[in-house]
Amino acid sequence: MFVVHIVASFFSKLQEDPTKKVDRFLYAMHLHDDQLSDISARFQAEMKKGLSVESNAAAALKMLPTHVRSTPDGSEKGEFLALDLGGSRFKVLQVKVGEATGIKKGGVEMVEKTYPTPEESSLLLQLFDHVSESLKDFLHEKNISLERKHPLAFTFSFPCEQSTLNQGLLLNWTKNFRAGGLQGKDVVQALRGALDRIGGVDVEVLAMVNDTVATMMTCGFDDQQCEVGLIIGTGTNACYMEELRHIDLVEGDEGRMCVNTEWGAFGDDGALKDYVTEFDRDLDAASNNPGKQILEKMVGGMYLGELVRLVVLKMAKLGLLFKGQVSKALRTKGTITTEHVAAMEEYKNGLNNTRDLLMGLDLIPTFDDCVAVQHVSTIVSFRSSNLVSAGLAAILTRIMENRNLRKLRITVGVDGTVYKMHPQYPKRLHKVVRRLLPECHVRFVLSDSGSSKGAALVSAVAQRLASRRRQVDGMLSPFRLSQEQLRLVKTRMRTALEAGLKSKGSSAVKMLPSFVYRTPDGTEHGKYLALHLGETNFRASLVKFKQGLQHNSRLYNKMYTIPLEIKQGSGEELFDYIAQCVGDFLDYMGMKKARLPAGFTFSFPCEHTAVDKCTLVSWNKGFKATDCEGRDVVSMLREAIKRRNEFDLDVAAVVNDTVATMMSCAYEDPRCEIGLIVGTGCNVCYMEEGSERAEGRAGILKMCINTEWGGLGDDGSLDDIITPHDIEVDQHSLNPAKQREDYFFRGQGGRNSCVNIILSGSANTVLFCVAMPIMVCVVVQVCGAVSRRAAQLCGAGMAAVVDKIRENRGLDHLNISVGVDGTLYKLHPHFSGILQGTVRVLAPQCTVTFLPSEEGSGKGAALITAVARQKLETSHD
Ligand code: 0WK
Ligand code: 0WK
Ligand code: BGC
Ligand code: BGC
Repeated sequence: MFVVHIVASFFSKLQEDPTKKVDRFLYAMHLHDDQLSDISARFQAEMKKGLSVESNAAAALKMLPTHVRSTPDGSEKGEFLALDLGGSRFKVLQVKVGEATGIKKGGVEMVEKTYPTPEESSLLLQLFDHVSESLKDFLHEKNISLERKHPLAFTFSFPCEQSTLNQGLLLNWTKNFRAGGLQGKDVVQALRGALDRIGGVDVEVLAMVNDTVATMMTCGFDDQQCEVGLIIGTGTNACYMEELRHIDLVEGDEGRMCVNTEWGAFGDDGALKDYVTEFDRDLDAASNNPGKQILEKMVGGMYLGELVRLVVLKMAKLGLLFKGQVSKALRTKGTITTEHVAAMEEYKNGLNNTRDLLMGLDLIPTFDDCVAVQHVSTIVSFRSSNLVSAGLAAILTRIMENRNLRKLRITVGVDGTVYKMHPQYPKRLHKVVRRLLPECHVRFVLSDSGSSKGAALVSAVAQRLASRRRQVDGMLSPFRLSQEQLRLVKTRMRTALEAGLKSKGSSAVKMLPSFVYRTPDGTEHGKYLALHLGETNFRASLVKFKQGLQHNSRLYNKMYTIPLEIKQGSGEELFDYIAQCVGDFLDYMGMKKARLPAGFTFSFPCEHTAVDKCTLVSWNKGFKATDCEGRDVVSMLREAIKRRNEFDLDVAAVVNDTVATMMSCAYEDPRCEIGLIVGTGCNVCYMEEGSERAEGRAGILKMCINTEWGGLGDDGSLDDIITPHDIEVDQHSLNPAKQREDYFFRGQGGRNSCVNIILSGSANTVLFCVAMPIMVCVVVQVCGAVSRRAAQLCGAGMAAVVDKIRENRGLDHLNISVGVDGTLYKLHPHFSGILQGTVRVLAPQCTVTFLPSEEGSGKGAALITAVARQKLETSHD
C-alpha cells in the first residue's frame, strides 16, 4: 500500500512537491533574516520601554526585576526543599548543595517526585492546598523530618512583580493556569497560608524565582558565563543579567540584576502585527487569554500542535489536503499536540508518525498529505525557533551594548520540553542565533536537572546572607537608637543649648555669638569678595548683589585644594597660602587694584567679639596649624595679606559656615533662620532671641548663635549611647575627646563619599547583597546603620533647636526653614530623609523646611559683609 504511495507520489512530483504547496500556503510563516533582525530591533525597543519607569506600565515586555544579583560562585551550600510549579510537571524536591550534606564541594544531590499539575484548579485555595498536600506527602514518603523548619526554594513560572526575593505579586496567569483570587496577590503569602491550613509542615520560603532565573542559576553553577536563562516549554520566556543602572524600578546603579523579560507577552501591544497570521489570530481568539501572550502562542509547546491543527484544518477545507476530507477529530481543539509536532519531525520516523497521527484523526492521508503535514510542522516549529532566535539576539545585543563589547562569549541555560524533546529545535535555534549574531560566541547548556537546583542555589545565597545579616544586625544593635533614646538626646541637646547661652564655657555646646543680627532683607547690594576655608579646599568668590531679594546675585569663584602640610603646618604658612590663593583669584578676575570688602567663611569654632573680630577656639576636622588657636583669625589674615604686599582687602566679616549657609538661604526664603552643615563636620546656627551671651549689648533683639553642637558629649552626656567603635574613632582622631558628637556625623570628606556610594547602591540591602560578595553586603549594612544613627542624632539635635525657637517666641506652632549644606546631607541617598523624619517625630509642633544651599559659604559671607557694611554706614550717619 505504502509502496503504491511512493510510486504515485513520484509521478505527482512531476506534478508538484507537496512541500512547495505548503510553503506557498504558509508563506507568512517563513521569516527571513532581515525580518528576524527587524523583530529583534522591535524587541530591543520593547526591552528599553519595559526597563524605564516612565514607559514600563505600557510596555508589553514587563522586564521584571528578580532581585537575583549574581550567578552562583560554587561556594553555595545547604539543604533545601523545592517546589517547581508552572511547567508541564509539578515537582517537589529535596536539594542538597555543597559540603553541608557530605557531598563533595560544588556537588548537588536531588530527590524529586512529580505530582499531578493542578492547572485546572479554578480556585487559589485548591491550587495551594494541593501544592501543600503534595509537599507534606513528599516529606512523609522521603522520611524527611517534620520536626524542624526546612528552608524552601519556590520556582513559580508566571509573571510576578517582586520587591524582595521571597515575595511576589502575581501579575496574570499564563499557559493553562487560572486559579481565581491570586492575581495581584503575594504568591508566597498564599503558599504560607495553605501550609498553615494543611498544618504539619514547617518551612521558611527563602526565595521565589521564575523558571528562567532558576534555569540560569542551575547552569551557572557549572558555567560562570551563563548569564541568560531560556525556557522553551509549555510556555516560553527568557531572563538575563542587566545593568542595575538601567533598571529604573530598582534603586541603585552598581552591579547587575537578573531581569525576567516575560517575553511571552511580546506582541501584546501589536509589535508583531506584521507577522501574526490568521492561524495565530484564530488560536488566540480561542485561547483562555485572548490578546495576551502573543509571542508565546507563536512559540510555546502549549500552542505549536494547535497551530499545526489549524493550518491542516484550513488546508483540508480548501481541498489542499486529504482531498478536502475533514474529520471531527481534526476539527477538535487540542487533538494535535507539540509531542505530535516533535514526532512528525523525527529524522527516521517522522513521516510514519505523521501518517499515524493523521490516521488517528480519522483521516486517510496520502503520502503527499503526510509530507505536506510534516512540512507544516516544520514550518510552525521553525518559526518558533526563529522567533526565539530573534528574541535572544535582542538580549545578547543589549548585553554587548551594556558592556561596550564588540564580541561576546556567553552561555545560555535552557530548559523546556519543546527544546528538550523536539529533534530539530536546538540545532535550528543555535544556527539562526549564530547567523544573526556572528560576533557572539553563544554556548547553549541544557539544564540537566530542571530548575530546582537553581532555585536552591538562590536560596542558599539568600540563606547565607540572611544569617550573616542577623549576625551583623546583632553587632550593629548599639547603633540602633530607640525613639526614647532620641528623645533623651533632644533633651540633652536642649539642656546644653540653654547652658551654653547662660554662660561662656559652661557647656560642651559652646553657643558662640556670631554678631550677625539679622537675615538679608533685600537691601543688600554691591560687589564683595567671599573667602571660604573648608576641610578639603579653599574657595575665593566674587559676589555681586542688586537690590531686592531672591535671584539678585551673581557669583564667580575659584577653588584651591589645601595640601595636608599646610593644614598641619604653621599658622603663618596657612594664612600665607590663603593670601596667595586670594592674590591668584584677584589676578584671575583682574581686580588686584580693587580694595574689595571681603567676608571670610571660617568653618571652625570661633569666639567673636564683633562680626569681624574672633579668636579661634580650637582646630578640628583635619586642621592642626600651629600658633592659631586663641588668636584673632582676621588679624592673621590681614597680616598675611600685608606680608604678600600685592593687594589689599577690607575684611569686614568672618563667619562660620553654618551662618553663611543660613544667610544665603534666607536670601531666597525669609523664613530661613537656621543654618545646618552636615559635611566633613557638623554644626548648626540659629537666630536666638537676645540671649545673655549677646554680652549685654542693649536693644539686641536677635543674634545668630553658632552652637558648635559638635561638642555635645564631650562632657560625657552621650556616654550611654557611645559605642566602643566611636571611642576608637575618637582616639585615632586629631583631637581626641573633642567634638564627640561630630564623630557620630563626621563625614570626613572622601571616606564619607564611600558610604554614600555604597548606600546609594541599594534601597534594601538584602536584595543588593544577593549579588554581591557577602563582605559587600556587610559593608552596606554597617554603612546603613552608622549613617542612619548619624541622621537620627542630627534630627534629634535639630528638634531641640526648633522647639527652643518656638518656645522663645511663645508659639504653639512654628513654621521655619533651615538652610543646609555639606556633602553628607547632599550626597548621601537616605540621610536627609531620615533626618527630616526624625525632626517631624521629635518636634511635632514645628513645620521645618530644609533648603539645600547653593554656593552657601560664598553668597552667605558676602551677604553678611554687605549687612555689616550697611550697619557701619548707618552708625556713621
Ligand atoms: C523544567 C523546569 C521548570 C520549567 C519547565 C519548563 O524545571 O521549572 O517550568 O522546565 O518547561 P515545560 O515543562 O513547560 O515544558
Ligand atoms: C559647602 C558650604 C561650606 C561648608 C561645606 C561643608 O558652602 O560652607 O563648609 O559645604 O561641607 P563639606 O565640604 O565639609 O562636606
Ligand atoms: C510565563 C513565564 C515562564 C514561561 C516558561 C510563561 O507563560 O509567563 O513566567 O517563565 O511561561 O515557563
Ligand atoms: C566645626 C564647625 C563647622 C562644622 C561644619 C565643625 O567641625 O567645628 O565650626 O561649622 O564643622 O563645617
